Amino acid sequence: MGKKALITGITGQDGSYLAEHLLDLGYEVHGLIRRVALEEPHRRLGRLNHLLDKLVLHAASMESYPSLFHVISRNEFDECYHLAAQSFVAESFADGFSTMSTNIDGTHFLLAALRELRPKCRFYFAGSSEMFGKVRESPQNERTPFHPRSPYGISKVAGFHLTVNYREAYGMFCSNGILFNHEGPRRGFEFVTRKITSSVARIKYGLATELRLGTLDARRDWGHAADYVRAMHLMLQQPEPDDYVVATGKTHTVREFCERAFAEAGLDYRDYVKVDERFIRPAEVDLLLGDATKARKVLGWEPRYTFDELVREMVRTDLESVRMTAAPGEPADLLYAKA
Ligand code: NDP
Ligand code: GDR
Repeated sequence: MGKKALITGITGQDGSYLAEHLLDLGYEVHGLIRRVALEEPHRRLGRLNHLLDKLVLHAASMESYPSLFHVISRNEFDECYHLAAQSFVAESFADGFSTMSTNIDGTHFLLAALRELRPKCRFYFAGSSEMFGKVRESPQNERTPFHPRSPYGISKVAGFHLTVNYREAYGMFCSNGILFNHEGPRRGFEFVTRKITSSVARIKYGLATELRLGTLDARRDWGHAADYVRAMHLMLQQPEPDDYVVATGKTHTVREFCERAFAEAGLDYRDYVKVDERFIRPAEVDLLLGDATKARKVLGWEPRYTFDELVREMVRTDLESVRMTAAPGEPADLLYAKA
């Protein structure tokens, strides 16, 4: 019998890649989805369409302890991957309260329900390099102090400590991944990489004439989501629970991402990219660069994608999708721009 895993946030970028990976490994994969997703399954479950007949989905919400309790009480999960979160940093400035509530209380509800019902279930928390924020050293590793710069970052620091506390207080197998930015063709359109690659495609096909961004100088350690979900799984296969940085060890500016992405379509980013103050955040994380030595040594994890391969795959997928549909996704991210 294969193991039984529960993924919260299964409809998101990472959830879809992780579900694929666990299915490939022979797992029975269950996912939590918000009930509203069932209203428009083709759109809201879009990243899972190719897997739907292999998954067991349960309607629940991270805001509702009873809904989590209900699902966990009826299924003997071996592993739980907690990915559900309000994950967009800019939105967390717009509404810090709901970000905190979903991300902190949701994590606490889930841990409390597991402790009550399935204390042997192994637990993964989706921690983030945003916890390092205004970085105290470079590169950042598991011992680097946290200094979050947004309500989102603060919520992830709280989730990180809740996870450590359940490990220490109740002897549960609870591990934190401290994952640096990871992207791919399934990335949400409001995140900068996908905003850039989808705009490149629209510009290339004459559907847009410019791309408005905030700071071009911020540096990120960008990897591919398909690589990073392998690390999540490996963390739960270790003899002891622990915390791991997952990163490529290379950093690039937003400007460099633009340069590569436009060049992939034969364009010069300087002809199209405009800086728009409205996308500048109240507090920025200027530099992220991860040191994943521990993950490499203990987990035997290595990223397979290079930065250039990541950008190429994203641009080519978006070019193809615009070419095929002529109805490309457009970031509705002015919502998050400062008034
Ligand atoms: P996405 O934004 O793509 O996915 C977020 C998921 O959380 C979606 O499935 C969403 O469901 C679900 N969700 C949000 N709010 C709730 C709620 N109240 N109740 C139930 N489900 C909810 O994120 P990613 O896949 O990129 O990231 C996965 C996790 O990893 C997140 O916790 C993120 O913070 C963290 N992380 C991501 C990194 C990255 O670079 N991608 C790096 C480090 C950490 P719905 O579809 O219904 O909205
Ligand atoms: P980030 O990702 O905040 O690092 O969080 P995002 O892609 O949103 O921003 C990366 C950097 O690009 C700058 N930037 C812009 N960002 C967006 N979204 N839109 C713009 O127009 C724009 N212009 C410049 C940002 O200021 C920032 O410096 C992601 C999320 O997936 C989190 O959930 C995760 O925890 C971290 O990565 C690690």
